[in-house]
Amino acid sequence: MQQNCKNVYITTPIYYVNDVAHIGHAYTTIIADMLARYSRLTGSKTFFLTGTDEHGQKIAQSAEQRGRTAQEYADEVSGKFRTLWDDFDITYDKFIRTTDEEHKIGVQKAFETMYNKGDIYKGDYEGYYCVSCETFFTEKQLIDEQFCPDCGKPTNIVKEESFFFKLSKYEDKLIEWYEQNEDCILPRAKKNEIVNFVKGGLRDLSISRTSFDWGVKLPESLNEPKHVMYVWLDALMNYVTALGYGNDEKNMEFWPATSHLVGKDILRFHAIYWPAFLMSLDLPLPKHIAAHGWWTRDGEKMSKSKGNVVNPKEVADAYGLDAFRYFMLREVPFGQDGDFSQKALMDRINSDLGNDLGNLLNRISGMSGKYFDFKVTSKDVKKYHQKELDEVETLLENIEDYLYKMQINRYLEDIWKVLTIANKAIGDYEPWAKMKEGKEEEAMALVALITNIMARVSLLLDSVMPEKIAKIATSLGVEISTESYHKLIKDKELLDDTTITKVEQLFPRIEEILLEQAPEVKKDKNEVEVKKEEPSVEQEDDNLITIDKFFETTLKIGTIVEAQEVPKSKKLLKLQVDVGEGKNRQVLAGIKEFYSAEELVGTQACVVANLKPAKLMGMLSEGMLLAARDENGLNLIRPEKPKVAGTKIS
Ligand code: ME8
Repeated sequence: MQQNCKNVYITTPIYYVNDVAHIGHAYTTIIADMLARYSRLTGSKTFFLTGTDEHGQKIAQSAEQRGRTAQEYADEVSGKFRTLWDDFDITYDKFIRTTDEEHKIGVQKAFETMYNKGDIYKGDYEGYYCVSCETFFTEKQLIDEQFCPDCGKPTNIVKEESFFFKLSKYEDKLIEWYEQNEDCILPRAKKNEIVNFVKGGLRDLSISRTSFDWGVKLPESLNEPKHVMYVWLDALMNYVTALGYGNDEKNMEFWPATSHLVGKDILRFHAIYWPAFLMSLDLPLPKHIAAHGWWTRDGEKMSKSKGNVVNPKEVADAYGLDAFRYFMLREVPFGQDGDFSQKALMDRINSDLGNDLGNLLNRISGMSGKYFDFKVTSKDVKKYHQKELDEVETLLENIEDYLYKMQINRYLEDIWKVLTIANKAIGDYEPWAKMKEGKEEEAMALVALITNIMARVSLLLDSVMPEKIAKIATSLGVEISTESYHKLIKDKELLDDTTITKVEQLFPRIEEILLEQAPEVKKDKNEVEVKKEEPSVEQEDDNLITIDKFFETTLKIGTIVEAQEVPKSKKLLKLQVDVGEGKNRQVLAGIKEFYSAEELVGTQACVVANLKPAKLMGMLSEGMLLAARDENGLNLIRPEKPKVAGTKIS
């Protein structure tokens, strides 16, 4: 991203079609989508590119192994990527395929231009090639004289006629570019690695192959039909051919790119080869090349052979797309490696999204509904809450800078600090107490403060969680638009009078008990137990409910007739409880740390008897025991003297 830029151009890598999309692909694409959405909201003209990388020896081999033509195979896998991004509502402006005719024409034009400039010459290549990384290596670079230093797979010896690009010629110019553009490569630590690599000396780069034919042919003017282009030259050029380079050039107004988002493993190609090609073509250089870290799963590298590759669709289906997007963007500092675990994802959902964000909306709707018939006016916010407004302004003042520097996690951290201000203000000012004291104006000012904070947060989070934020905005009566962005974020104005509407709970709590399951993403979705609604603000703030509401819960005395430990569970005991129905109920209770199975048999407890049955660890639970927990531990709530099983508690 770049500050105050008229045109913004954001790209993801184009993904190889030899594999299905995994969490690493989803990560880059979600970051790019977030930045593109944000940029559009600010009013910048934005172009967002993604696509697939379809040529090269690796794809040719994968197709052959499956008995397919390379084109058929590429069509199928490229289609899958596109469908996934469409399912994920990724707002790309173009999905490029390197097998597109216009792309091939553009790459040939680039080759011809570099050749005519004297930057390409013909020679013989002799060295090692890693098909998996589509990269050339010298013998010195190999591990144990044979293995690829990047992926560890065996390399092949390549000895063939090849065209070379004079990469060495651009060494000094590259260093000058790095030195003059502080943020051209992000994060800075990665930039230093690149600068040191280039300072160590660059060799000319082999940019054509003759031993297979699945690639873009060299321009006809060269009359070299045996050669196809090196897949990385072909692939990198996608960033300009997608804008029409070599064809109609109709979108070249977006060049140079604002941000090329890439994984750290492919930074070298983007930060060395790509700018050198662009220099040779006399095209301007990208503003930022931003390299993110590597995702592992439960602390381990993901690999097909281990069967632990995280499928982003499964995660999004199980936990919700917006929650997944939030998790990916928040969990790890950009540039660092991150670990995917269900526990971390569930913590984010329950804590950040459920408690801090979702609950705040419930509180607004509860308070405004109970006290003001859902009508909110900002007229006295400044009178009573200038302090909170100032605190919010200070946090939001420079928040966009984080996006320009790709520190999306810090951007989100500061938004959450703003939510903390709102949640704290409710506790500090106790609007329910103000109402009791007849200080309606003050209570309204507080409700309006929270509504205004939520409106600002919604504008800033729209790019992160578009679906949920649309619901929040509707509930607040706020439009997510460039106009609102300027009014509320840039000009710091307060909301006009608005009417709140109730929405369903946005981030239902995911049960903690799930964490004890095998850490498999793929699981029976019924096991994701969703807790009942959080208490509404009316209950929370003054603890009053009607008697009817209380009697919606059926409480009975139950006698525990059997108790067993649940294997592999730290918390669960499996109980058979007699609640006077002739047949025992199975109840899974999270009390194993406090009671042994033996001591429970024959004792009584209070049972919530009309809970919807739920599955925990694949087992049915048909009720819940009442318990109280403090710093001394947990105790079941029991009748003072034994009662007949099934006796109603009232
Ligand atoms: O490299 N965590 O394509 P690709 C995070 N076609 N990111 C990961 C990851 C992980 N575990 N595994 C892979 C290519 N990635 C080329 C790009 S662009 C002109 C050509 C990232 O499908 C990886 O770092 O192998 C890269 O950014 C992206 O997935 C695409 O990888």
